[in-house]
Parts: sequence; C-alpha cells; structure tokens
Amino acid sequence: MEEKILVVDDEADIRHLLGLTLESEGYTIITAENGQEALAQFTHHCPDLVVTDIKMPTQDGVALLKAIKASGSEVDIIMLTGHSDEGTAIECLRHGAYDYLRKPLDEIEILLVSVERALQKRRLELQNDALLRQLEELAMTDPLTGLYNYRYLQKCLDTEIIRAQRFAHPFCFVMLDIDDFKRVNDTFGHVGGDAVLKALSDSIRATLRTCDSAYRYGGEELSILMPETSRDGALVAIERLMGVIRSQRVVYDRHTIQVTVSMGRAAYPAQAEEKTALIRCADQALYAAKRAGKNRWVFAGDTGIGSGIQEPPPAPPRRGRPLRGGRYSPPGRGRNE
Ligand code: GH3
Ligand code: MG
Repeated sequence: MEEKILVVDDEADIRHLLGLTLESEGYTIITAENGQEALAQFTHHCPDLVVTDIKMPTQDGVALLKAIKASGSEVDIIMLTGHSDEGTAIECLRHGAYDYLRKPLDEIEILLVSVERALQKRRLELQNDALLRQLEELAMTDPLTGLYNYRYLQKCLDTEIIRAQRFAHPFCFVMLDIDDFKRVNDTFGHVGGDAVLKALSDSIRATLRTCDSAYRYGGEELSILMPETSRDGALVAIERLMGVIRSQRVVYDRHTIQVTVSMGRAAYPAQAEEKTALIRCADQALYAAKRAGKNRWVFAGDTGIGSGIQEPPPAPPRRGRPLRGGRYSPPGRGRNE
C-alpha cells in the first residue's frame, strides 16, 4: 500500500515542488495551503506523515502540530521553516514534531532521508500495534473453540456487574454443558469430541445476538453473558439456541453426530449481585437441568434455587445410544421447545 503524505505550504510553488519530489519516490501526496485546511485533509485522508511549513495565514504550522498531537494521533510531523528561529524550533520539538528543517532545502536529500526515517518508524509502530492486538486476542481466546476463555469471562463479568450497578440494568448469565459428552469421546475418540465442541461453539456464536458473548468455561462447559437482558429476553435467546443445537448434525469422519445440551440461567441482580454467587446460581440451575433429564434449561428463580426454579416441562427420555456406524440416535425433542 502506498504511504500517504500530507504536504502543507501556503506557497503554491513549494507545494508543487515538494509534491512532485515525494511523488517520484512513490508516495501518494495530499496538499493543503494552511493549517485549517490541513486539519480537514488530515481527518479525511488519514495520512502516514505530515510535512508542513510553519508560517502560514489562517492557522500556522505550530498550531497544526498542536492540534494533531492533541487529537491523540501518532502520525509524525516534519516542520519546514524559512525563518530560522531557535525558539520556534524548540517549541516544535517540545510539542512532538519529528524533525525541524530549514528552507530553502538546498539538499532535497535531507528532506527525503527525514521522510523515509519517519515512515520507517511508522511502519514499525503499525506492526507493533497489530502484534499487540493479536496477542490481546490470543490472551482472551480459547484455541479449540475460538470462544472467549475463562480468564476473559472473569473480566467481562466484573465489568458487566459494575455497569449494571451504575445504570441499574439487569443482565443474565448462562452456563451450558454438553449432555453425555463422555459418550461422544468414547465412541468417536477425543478428536471427534473436539470437532463436536468446535462445531457447537461456532453455532452458538453465530446464533447469539451481537451484544451477547460466549465463553469456554472449561472442558465441555460453556457460558454466555447477556448484557441488559431481562428474564424474558434471555428466554427468547435460550429457546433459539436450544432449537439450533437440537437440529445441528456434526459430520465427523463420515459419521453424523448429534448432541444436546443443558443450560442453567441466573439473572443479575435477582439471583445474585456478586460474581461468584451468580456463577454458582447458574451452575446449580444447570445441574438441576441435568438431574431433571438433560436436553433442557432451568432458570434459577427469583427466590433462589429450589422452590424458585422455573422449569419447562420435561423432555421425553433420550435414546442416546450410538447407532451402528457411529451415528447417534436423535434425542427426544424436549417439550420445552
Ligand atoms: P453430563 O451429561 O452429565 O454432562 O455427562 P458428560 O458425559 O457430558 O460429563 P462428564 O463430566 O462425565 O464428562 C465430560 C467429558 O468431557 C469428559 C472429558 O474428557 C470431556 N472433555 C472435556 N474437555 C474436552 C475437550 O476439550 N475435548 C474433548 N474431546 N473432550 C473433552
Ligand atoms: Mg457434559
């Protein structure tokens, strides 16, 4: 990609000369004739470097430098001046100018070297930013499922609790566990089990609303965070998810594998206002779903686990035995659909 340089000078001849020189080096040139116009071009074109005159009408180079730095941009700025003035040079460098060169540029090479060095620095900065983003992404992602990991879940729950407290919003937290996953591993091996876990995670991510997020809690246990979601909102999302998972068939090594899941939901602040208690509530609701026959969800009730559980009618028992050829018999469709 060609790097863009914004050239700012009130003298048309100088703009033209600098533009031609830099263009012949392979850069894309944008020009402006004062600081005000330059700022508009800077915002619009996002250049990789600015080369600016200092003395200009309307808004001078120093004001332009200060405005760009104040915006938080890390784009470098090379100052050119026809009036050598030590005080201005110091002011420019103090405000973050990359270089300070005197006009006329008898040796245009001086400018070209400065430009190349500044752009080289920018390339390295951009590469570093990209690497840092990749590292951050890796640090929060589970490698097998591509879902967020346990560590990031803890961070998100902390943040969500603070946000929910401040704005008095509810949110829901769901624990999800694959039913009889051990049998999948026993039948198809761990690689087959991994394929199921990955496929299921993909569909969960694709089915969730953009504001919701899914995490691998550990093993074959996943969790979902639904910000600003009431009980009814969570019900709609969970029903949709359950429908998608029940109809999903994972093809692995010429076998078709079908699994079901159980889910437990706890709501903030109705069930708990503290992270560990909220996770425990959702976990207890999940195990209530397991005890009740799996392939279903249980909502921890507002009065806590036990009498307060709001549970859909039980699904018929599942014929979970693997069929010949390694295919699982379809599980009984829960009446809670
Ligand atoms: P339940 O319906 O009660 O949840 O039964 P289950 O068989 O799913 O649960 P159990 O706790 O007995 O077994 C969980 C299995 O999940 C055992 C473990 O080896 C497997 N497992 C955990 N993590 C992974 C993984 O990353 N890949 C694979 N293939 N298997 C995993
Ligand atoms: Mg399980």
